This record gives sequence, C-alpha cells and structure tokens, in this order.
Amino acid sequence: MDWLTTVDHKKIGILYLISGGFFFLVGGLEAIMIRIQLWQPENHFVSADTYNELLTMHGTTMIFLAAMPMIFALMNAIVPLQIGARDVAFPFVNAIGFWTFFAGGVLLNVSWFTGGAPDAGWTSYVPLATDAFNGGNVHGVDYYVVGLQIAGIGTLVGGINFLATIINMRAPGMSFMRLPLFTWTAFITSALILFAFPALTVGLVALMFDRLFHANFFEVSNGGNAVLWEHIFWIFGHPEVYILILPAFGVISEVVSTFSRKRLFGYSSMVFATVLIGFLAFMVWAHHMFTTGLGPVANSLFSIATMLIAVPTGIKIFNWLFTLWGGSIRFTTANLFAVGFIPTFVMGGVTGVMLASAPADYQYHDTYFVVAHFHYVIVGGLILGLFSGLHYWWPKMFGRMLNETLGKLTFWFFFLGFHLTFFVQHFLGLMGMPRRVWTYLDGLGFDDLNMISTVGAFLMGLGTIFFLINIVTSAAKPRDAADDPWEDGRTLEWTIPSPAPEYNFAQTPLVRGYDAYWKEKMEGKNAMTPAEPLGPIHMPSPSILPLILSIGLFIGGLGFMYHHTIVGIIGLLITFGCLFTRSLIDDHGFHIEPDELHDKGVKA
Ligand code: HEM
Ligand SMILES: [Cu+2]
Repeated sequence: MDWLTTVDHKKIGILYLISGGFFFLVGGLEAIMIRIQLWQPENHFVSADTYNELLTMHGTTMIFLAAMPMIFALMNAIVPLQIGARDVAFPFVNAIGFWTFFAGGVLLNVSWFTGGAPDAGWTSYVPLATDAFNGGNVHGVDYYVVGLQIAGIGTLVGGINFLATIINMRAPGMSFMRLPLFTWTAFITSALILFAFPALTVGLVALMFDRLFHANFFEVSNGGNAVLWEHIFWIFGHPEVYILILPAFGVISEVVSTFSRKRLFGYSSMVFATVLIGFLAFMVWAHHMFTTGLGPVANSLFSIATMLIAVPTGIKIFNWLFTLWGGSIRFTTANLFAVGFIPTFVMGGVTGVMLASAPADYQYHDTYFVVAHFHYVIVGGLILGLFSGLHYWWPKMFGRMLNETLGKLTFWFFFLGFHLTFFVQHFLGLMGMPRRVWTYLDGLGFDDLNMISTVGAFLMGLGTIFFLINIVTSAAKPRDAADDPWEDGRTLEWTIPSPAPEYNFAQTPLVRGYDAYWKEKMEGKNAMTPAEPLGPIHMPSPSILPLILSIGLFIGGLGFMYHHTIVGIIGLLITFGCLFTRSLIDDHGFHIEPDELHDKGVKA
C-alpha cells in the first residue's frame, strides 16, 4: 500500500526501475524471438504477422517502456540528492508521471491478448498505420496510438517536474556551473522532453482521429498528407534519441571521474557540449527522410547539420579520455561499463556520420546497417550507461552493495554478446539484407552472419540473467552499505546515509564549489557544512489519487478504442474527478521533528 500511494522521489525511482526493468525483459524476450526467427534462412518459428507484431512491440517497448523509465528511475533516485534537495519540486505530480506511464505501458501490452499487437513498426508510418491496412488485426495500431498518448503524459509531466526541480530546488551555493554532470544532462533531457513530446502527442492525436473517427490528416485520397506524419514523427523522434543518450553521458561523466579519482576534465566544455547537442537534436530530423524525396537542398542542409553533432560529441569523448588519463583507475563493474561505453558509442557515432551522408544513405537506408547503427547507439550507449549507473548508485538506492564478481560476469557477457550480435549486422546491411523482414532466402550469403548474431543475442540474455541473480542475492544481505561506499564519492549524494532517509538531508548542505563533497574532503573535513539549523522538516502526504487517475485514463482509452463511448467517458470522469478532488482538498502535509531524525547532528 505504501508503494501505491508514495510521493517520495526515491520510491518513485524504484517503481520506475522495477517497471522499466520488467518491460526491458519483455522487450528482450521479443528481441530473442526475433533473433530465433532469423537464425537460419526460411525459418518458420513465428508467422510473418507475428513477426511484425514482435518487431513493432520490441522497438516500442524498448524505447518508451524500458529505456525512458529507467532513465527516469535514475533521475528520480539521484538528481534531488545531487542538488541537495529534499524532493522534486512537485512530488504529487511526480507520482502522476509514474502511474500514467505505467498505465500506458500496460495498455500497450494488453494488445497481445485482445486480438493482435501493433504491427506497423515503432515509427508507425502511414499509410501502413491507417485503418485501411488493418488486415485481420483491427485494433493493433489503436493500442499504439492510445497507449503512447497515455504514457506520453507521464513522460511530459515528469520532464517538466525535473526542469522545475533543477531550477528551483538547488541547495545554497549550488550554482548552475557547479551542478554535477548527471544533473546537467537530466536538465537538458527534460528540456528536450518538454519540446519534443508535444510533437508526438500532436501526431498521435491526428492518427487517432484518422483511425477512430475517420478524419483525413494522412489520408491521401481525401487530401491528407502521408509525409506529414514522417515530419511530425521525426521532429519528436530525433530529439528522443538524445533524450535517451544524454543521461547516459551524464552517468559516464560521474563514473569515470569517481573511479579515476580525478576532477572531470573540461567541465565547462562538457556543459556547453551538452547544451549544444540538445539544440542540434532539433535541427536534424530530416536525416531520417533523405530517401523520401525532399530534394537536394533539404538533403544537403540536413546532412551538414547532422554531421555537426559529431563536434560536441567528440569533445565529450576526449574529455572522458583525458579524465581517465593519468588517473588512479579502479575497474569496478560500474567503471567497466563506463569504459566499455566509450569505444562502443564511438562506433555508433562513426556509422551515424556515414548515414548522415545523404547519397550514401540511399544505399544504407532500410538495411541492417541502420539496425546495427542504432543499436550501437542505444544499446552500446544508453544501456551500457544505465548498467554503469545502476551498479554505481545501487548502494545509494537500496543500501546494499552488488556483488562485483557477478557484476563482472554481467559486463563481459553483455558486452561481448552485444558486439557479436550487432557488429556483423553492419556487413549484413552492406550486403543488402533489408531490415524489418520476416525471413530471407538461402544462398544470399546472409546465413552465417545471422547465426552469429543470434548467438550473440543469447549471450546478452545470459548477461542480463547474471544481473538479475545479482539483484536477488544482494537483496538477501543486510543493508549495510556505507554512506560513501566507493570511498571516492565527489558529489552530495554520498554525504548522506545509504539508502537516503525519507527527508534526504537532515540539514540542507552549503555548497562551496564544484564536486562539493570532494572539495570538503580535500580540506580535511568528512562532512558538508550545513546551510541551515536543525529544524522540523516539511513533508508532502502520500496519496492514492495518482494511481486512480491513471486507471481512469486506462479505462477511458480502452473505451474509446472499442467505440464504447460511455465507458470512455466514465474513464475520463474518473481522471478529472481525481484532479478535481486534489484541487479541492487542502493538504498541508506533515512535519518530521528534529528528535525523529535518524541521523542527528551536523550531518548534512
Ligand atoms: C537484447 C538486445 C537486443 C536485440 C537482440 C535486438 C534485436 C533487434 C532486432 C533483430 C530488430 C529488428 C530489426 C529489423 O528487422 O528491422 C530490432 C529492432 C529494433 N530495436 Fe532492438 N534489440 C535489442 C535491444 C534493443 C534495445 C535495448 C533497444 C532500445 C532501447 C532497441 C530498439 C530497437 C528499435 C527502436 C528497433 C526498430 C523497430 C522497428 O524497426 O520498428 N533494441 N532489434
Ligand atoms: Cu535522427
């Protein structure tokens, strides 16, 4: 019950982690099924229709239901701690963010049991995604359209909340140029969410109107425009890639500097590179449309703009290398993932520049070369980054250390499996194997490489299983992690107990420089100077409303999808009822008095 009503950012972080982790397993299972289907030519493990569903749900699940929430898991668990805050700016809204994401995710997956999952690819291109192309699977794409709208509300309010938090809740002395890099990337990611997600919502609403109410936004025979969908989707879709990768950049920056025992090299250039990448992310969407026929001028401009992103990204890569350079490096599991990330991500970047060359893209487009490229970026970038961050902050989130031996097994299986799976796909693509195909003919030269790729996918699965074993076995151990378990913590989260108490900081710390905790350590102190006297701490009350509100959206979505307007309206009434209740009831929260604080004394 506690977990259903919580508004505590740390618990919400854990909820995001559990559900994102669960969907990661679902998406992983779908990937394994795809790879089994492709392990040999003319295979019949699944039918062509099922393949399309698996492929669509794999991509959609991984992006929206696994990667995004796991980023929110780390942001929730860590950002308030890093800036010396007691919670996010709007804890109640934070809970709404989680529950609406969860309702949307469950709704999407309900489709498996009600006659067919979405099957038009994670990009849901029209006209394939319109009503006219349903085949036997009448509601498949409806689930995509409605599920993502509901989940998108969660992401959007989450992002806005983090903007407000980072702008307003920083401890005294924590100026913007003293923010830890992970918080910086969380900030820019949130800004990208604010600008990108409304575009997706607009596209989805239009598609929903086309599908459910026979509107003509994308219906060419009635004056609609199919290319319009591609523009709208990628104006959202390209920034989305940076929403995913920037937090991983933040994690790598923290981990590399902690385990090199050095200040991050080129802090301010890192900040500006992050901001610049965030800006350029919006300028390049049409590189997904080179073959659509936009013409040479548009193609050239988007080509150049895309290649420009390599500059700030290169700055980051070199700064990480210079941070490692001459450091006293410890290869903990977290650091192994971070160090493995660097060359892997560079490879994804290099193929990205190759794809950015418009004429070359005519060759690569819709081949496995693209599949290899984006998996190098998303799996080799984001997922390695997430693993790094999880191993690094696990003690802070749960009060328990993960086992290093199991951690290293996780790393090696996942890392080698990853390269085995996706490296060969570059060559499959260059040899002409198209992406999104259910099977391929014998004798085209694709057989061996596909076999290798499938073996690699199983190794990644094994790596993930080692991680699960690590979680389960560590959960049986006592919560005895030290405040600063890596002993070289540099930022504020390491100054408080592991796991953090509900109120985070008994006294708000006074920040006197970049790497606030490290600075105090270097001056011979082992704690922060408090910025306020010990006093009662104001806390928000828990509430069940966010959960009920999202159940309302879930019911409403299903109702409209199946044309039961009454059910749809009841669902929406539940949602608005919750909002109404919340605005009428005056809730002042409660206070924790100084003598109830577990860690009394001057320990900020
Ligand atoms: C366990 C590791 C993974 C394996 C073995 C795997 C495998 C695959 C395969 C075989 C495809 C189909 C390619 C095609 O036919 O076009 C695919 C598509 C895709 N994957 Fe993965 N994948 C994995 C992890 C991920 C992750 C972690 C993400 C994102 C966070 C992701 C995102 C996508 C996307 C967006 C697509 C495109 C779907 C579409 O074309 O509609 N994958 N993956
Ligand atoms: Cu792009």
